[in-house]
Amino acid sequence: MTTRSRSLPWLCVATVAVAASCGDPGSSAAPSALGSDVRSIVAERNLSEADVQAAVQTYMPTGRHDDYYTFASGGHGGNIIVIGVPSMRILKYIAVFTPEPWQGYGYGDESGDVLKAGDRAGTTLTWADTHHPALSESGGDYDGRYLFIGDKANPRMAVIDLRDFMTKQIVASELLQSEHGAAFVTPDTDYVIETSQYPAPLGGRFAPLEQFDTEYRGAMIFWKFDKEKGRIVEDQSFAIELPPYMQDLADAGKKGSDGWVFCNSINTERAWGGILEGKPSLESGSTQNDMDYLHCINWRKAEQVAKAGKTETIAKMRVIRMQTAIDEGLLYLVPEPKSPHGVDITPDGEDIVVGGKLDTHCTVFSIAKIRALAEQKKFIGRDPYGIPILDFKESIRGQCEIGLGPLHTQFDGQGNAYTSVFIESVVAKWSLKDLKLIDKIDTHFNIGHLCAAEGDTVSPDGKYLIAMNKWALDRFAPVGPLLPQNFQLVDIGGQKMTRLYDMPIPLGEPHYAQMIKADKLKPIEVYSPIGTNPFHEGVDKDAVTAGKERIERKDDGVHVWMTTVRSHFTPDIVRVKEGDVVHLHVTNVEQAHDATHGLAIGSHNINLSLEPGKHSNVVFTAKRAGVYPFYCTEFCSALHLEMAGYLLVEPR
Ligand code: RUQ
Ligand code: CUA
Repeated sequence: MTTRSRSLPWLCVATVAVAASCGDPGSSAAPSALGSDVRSIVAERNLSEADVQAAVQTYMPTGRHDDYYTFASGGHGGNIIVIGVPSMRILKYIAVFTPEPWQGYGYGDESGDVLKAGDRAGTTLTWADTHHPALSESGGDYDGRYLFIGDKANPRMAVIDLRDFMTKQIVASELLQSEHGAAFVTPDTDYVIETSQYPAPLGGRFAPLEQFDTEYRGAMIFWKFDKEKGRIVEDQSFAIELPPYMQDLADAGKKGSDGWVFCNSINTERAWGGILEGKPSLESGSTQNDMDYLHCINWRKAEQVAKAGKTETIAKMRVIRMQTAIDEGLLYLVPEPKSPHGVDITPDGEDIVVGGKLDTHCTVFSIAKIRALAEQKKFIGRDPYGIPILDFKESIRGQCEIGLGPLHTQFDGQGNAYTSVFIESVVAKWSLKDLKLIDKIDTHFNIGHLCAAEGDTVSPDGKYLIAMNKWALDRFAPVGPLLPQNFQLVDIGGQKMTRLYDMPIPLGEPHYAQMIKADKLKPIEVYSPIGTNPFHEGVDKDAVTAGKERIERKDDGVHVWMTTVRSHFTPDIVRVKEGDVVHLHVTNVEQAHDATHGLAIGSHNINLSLEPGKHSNVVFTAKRAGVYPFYCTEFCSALHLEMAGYLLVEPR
């Protein structure tokens, strides 16, 4: 992949690679004939040498698997996009906060309970603004077990199990009314971090905007994660109250800085708009100061403080009040240049890279310096809430001139940093050691986040980087005024970066992604043993085995124990009375890989995905008398169309 022959022989190299990979012994016997074919295709399609090189680097012959998985947020889609790298093929959407019919997510079975747990303020939510997925970590490295993602619009946190790529849990806290610094995990995934963005009175109560300084607050939630159970433990979670500064992104320390978390802020002016009321807009009000504040939080200390019960419960969340955080010495502020956005900790855990949206630099803070200043209580002052402020110059290791609008930074294993530069639409590669710029590559256009292979862990891989661009403009065939976003795959294996692939993302604005080595994941092929309920773990108490199918009328309604197997449902006729509550217990008794059945019941909004071995439970009311065919929605066999039955609802 790193070979770069620039002279004519490249074509022969490409030809041989194509011939060798197609697996047909006959094809490699005549390379010269194929060579001229390739040459004519290249000429006909007007491809440059760089185009062909990029194509060969990303092409995946049939049956060959990608080296990496990328888990990208699906933005407004409220889901996760799973992408293979380097091919950039979409492998799956993981339904998270939004119902998804193909996966039967939110269409009758217990996935509906997972979704429902995310409802807030009594409102059923069917979308989310997902920004930053976080893979679970062990020792600061991705361990391939779980994935987390938050919802900026409706503060919630989701847990996805990477054994079956299914969302298993959603927790919602009414403490916050918006979030952004989420999800970020501590190096052993003890906690999943979710931080507010737009300040509001904690717990969802009302207070007028005029009381912004005194009543409005931010907060950082530490969701306790139980790695063995794979679930967030709500009553062991806690939060820290923060000043109303619009906290932005966050990152947890690692290696030597394990135990700390860093989070920036974008509105230390505490502006809140009011254009029609004669006040400056938020955009101008919040950009008056030259410096905002990096929040430095000692979460290990906070954990002890929470354990000692020095908390107040707000909206069912244990909250360490700001004064307690100050008294206990677990919260500090450091000035950071103009409207910062990304805060990214270097792989060695020693530095923090902060990009200022209205600055031309990346500022590199030294965690050791910050900790020393905090320990020596060397403060230059306190903010209006009494939080100690450390000196900017004494906290930094230096700055690197990057370009206009640096946002986010990722790393390779060679001591280089890669920063997305929004206004300039480039990725800038620079050296962490001497803070010197090395290379820039154009992106198309307006890059937000970027994601390098394992690029935010203690041991980044280098190799690939994805520029996650907000605008696509002229890159794809026009599709009307709403354009997709553009993911651009970049080869970062060499000294200079090269662009490999453009991929339109047409379902929401993705923000962040993480890329993990494919062999770290061990997804299951089927649910085993037969009757496993993915939401309860283990075999469901109502799992059905072949020969034990039955229909029984009980006090709470009609229970149907059903199996599916190619190509029939047993029972295939279900007779109930109008108004009956129907309990469907369905087991797919197959164990053959990919032998998924569906169960759709028309007019009832029921559609299950029954992967091999899976058991699902559905409860519904047969409200209207009538004849309702049900059928399998997956083309499972030659007689798939015959895999059907009748729900007969007799009038009362
Ligand atoms: S933040 S680029 Cu959530 Cu940068 Cu979007
Ligand atoms: Cu089962 Cu189609």
